[in-house]
Amino acid sequence: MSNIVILTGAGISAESGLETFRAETGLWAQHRVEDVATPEGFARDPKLVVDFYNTRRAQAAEAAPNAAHKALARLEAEHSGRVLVVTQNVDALHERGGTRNLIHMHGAVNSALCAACDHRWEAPMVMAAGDTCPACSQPAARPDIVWFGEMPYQMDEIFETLGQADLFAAIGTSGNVYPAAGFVAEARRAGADTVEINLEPSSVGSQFARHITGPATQTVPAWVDALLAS
Ligand code: BJW
Repeated sequence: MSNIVILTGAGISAESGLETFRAETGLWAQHRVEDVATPEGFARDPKLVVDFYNTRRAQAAEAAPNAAHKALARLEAEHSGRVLVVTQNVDALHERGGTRNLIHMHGAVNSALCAACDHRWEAPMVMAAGDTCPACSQPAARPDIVWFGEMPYQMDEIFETLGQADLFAAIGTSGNVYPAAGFVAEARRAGADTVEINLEPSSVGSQFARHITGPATQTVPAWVDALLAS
């Protein structure tokens, strides 16, 4: 098992107190996805979208990495091969938990992006619609988040690493959003073993060779212990 690729979703941060999207009372039950997570929604009402991410940024800053985030950092530190964590989450709990080799494929809530020149900078805790870019001075600041219809980040690197994976694990993601939901198929094509760690089978659960069921703070540390001992 030298090359390990791990995809994480909102479920890994749930026990840190951050809401998931598709739970009955989750973020998409409280907000219309078309309004807050599309470029069209941002063009229509930038203040609504900026306020949504201001709230999420404050919640993420209050949250602490949990035992699952820390276990993945331990795996990276102690495994003799390569470990890449690809997260769909925009919180910084993986890096705050110690993970170094990490891709934020859907962006980061603590980052701002200039829609005019692509410059990135650390987002202030409270962004305002129409904030100016420190590089080009255009009033074109936006949250550095990948919305529906936009291309997720570092896809070439992700697919290249999936193509060399010996083990692919998906933790706490519902398998509803592509391209991330297609990673299991890509890993299988590369001959990788596959494991899904979740409270329940995801929408692409039938594609995984193995399932570990239960809350991430319990299942992930136990899975990492077993992997490091094997
Ligand atoms: C626990 C737990 C605990 C709870 N322990 N587990 C038709 C077919 C195929 C694709 C498309 C299509 N029509 C449109 C598309 C493309 C579209 C898409 O996928 N749409 C679907 C709705 C069908 N995708 C896109 O537009 C993407 N871009 C794109 O495709 O570009 C073109 C391209 C082409 C080719 C190659 C590459 C690219 C962009 C997607 C952007 C997603 N953005 C969001 C919002 C922004 C980020 C933010 O605000 O935070 O990202 S949507 C939202 O969903 C967010 C998440 O990252 C993402 C995934 O959600 P996640 O993490 O899975 O959360 P939940 O809530 O769904 O699930 C939580 C899971 O945890 C559950 O399973 C629980 O059981 C579990 N859980 N507690 C363990 N304690």
